[in-house]
Amino acid sequence: MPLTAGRKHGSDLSDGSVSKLQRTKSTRPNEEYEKKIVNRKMKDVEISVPIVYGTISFWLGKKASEYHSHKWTVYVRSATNEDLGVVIKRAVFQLHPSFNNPTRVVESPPFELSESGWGEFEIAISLFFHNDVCDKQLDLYHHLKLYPEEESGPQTTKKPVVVESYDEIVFSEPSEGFFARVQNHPAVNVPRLPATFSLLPQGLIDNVNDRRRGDTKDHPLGQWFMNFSEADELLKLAAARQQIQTHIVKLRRQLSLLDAQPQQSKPISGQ
Ligand code: SLL
Repeated sequence: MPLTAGRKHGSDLSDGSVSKLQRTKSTRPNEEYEKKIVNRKMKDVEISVPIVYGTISFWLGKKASEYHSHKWTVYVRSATNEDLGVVIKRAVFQLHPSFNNPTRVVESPPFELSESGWGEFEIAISLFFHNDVCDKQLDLYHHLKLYPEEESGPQTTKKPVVVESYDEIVFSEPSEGFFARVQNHPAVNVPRLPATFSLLPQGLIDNVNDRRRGDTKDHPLGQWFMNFSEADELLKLAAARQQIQTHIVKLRRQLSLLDAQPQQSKPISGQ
């Protein structure tokens, strides 16, 4: 299920913000007009951002103590490890109250936090978006897992326990400013627009490429990241379809063999 990050964002010049805007001193004569078109909402358009969030935890083995048996990292990353800083302004990780300062704020990408501890608990992750994206926060929940399942063998310090979830943040009716700003950014999926649609003039588009690189492509934990790419997903679906097809053929053959067998006369009961 895609996550929908609210519809209301940007300042709508038809509401109470008008008087406030009119009172501010304008440096350029066109400023009010420019703001209006940058904030204009695009009807029937959706922008989606594929994300992965989860934890990777290592058992400390000989170095483990009673209260620090594992070190772990919780994160929100782009499903293709691109820089999410283009959309997300801040992530807040809410830890168990047994941690010092359990509310941890991360103001720039990559949006992650590393800690050490002894127990599993639910981490609440709140995502805050840039002003032109959405003014509502998005809350995600992830259960920190430290101990491997029995079937994956005993705990080792080499192989971490990895739990990740894939989802897509969907922004309905994005502002033109947001659309134009992220249109060619690899972390974001935007629809192709009809040729008749004219986008904002270049001068009004915020340049996202100027920002610091915050992707997770060469991340130290990268080898443990799971693959959620669409191509991968399609391959899995095709393999599953193939398997079902083979099964259907086998069942059909069994059925026709049964049909070909002479009918056994059933005893008539109750008479
Ligand atoms: C449990 N309900 O009993 C859970 C709580 C809390 C884990 C787990 C704190 C580490 C620290 C820590 O790991 N708390 O003191 O820095 O399993």
